[in-house]
Amino acid sequence: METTPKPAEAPKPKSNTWKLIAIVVVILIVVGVAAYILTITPATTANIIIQDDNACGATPPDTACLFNPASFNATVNGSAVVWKNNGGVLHTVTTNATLDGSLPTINSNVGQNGGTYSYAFTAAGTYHYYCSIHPWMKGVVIAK
Ligand SMILES: [Cu+2]
Repeated sequence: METTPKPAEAPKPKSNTWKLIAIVVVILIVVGVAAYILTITPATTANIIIQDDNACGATPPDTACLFNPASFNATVNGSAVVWKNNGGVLHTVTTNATLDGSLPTINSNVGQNGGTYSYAFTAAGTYHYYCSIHPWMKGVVIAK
């Protein structure tokens, strides 16, 4: 059987079009990522994380729902203490008036999924607080 020799392939014309497109795409990606990073708002530095399991059942008290750490030392007239709710349900930071006496009352909702609340302590004291929705969630800030 006779084989016909393949005609020699014509050399491809040198083209930089694809190289140019690739470079443009890379530049667009780099510029896009840089713009994204620059527009991200800086993450709030939280001192006390509020954790939950997206449920927080009251009976029996759901111990997965808590303030972490339960005890935090704050500086009087220093940086505000920041609570951050990393959980999936609403919580509150509410001072316990019975225990705190004349200390300022805090009663704030802290929205779920990253909501924050901050409070700058201006008087030394031991501030017991709890979540008014889930009263077994307790914490204390010792301001010195
Ligand atoms: Cu709660």
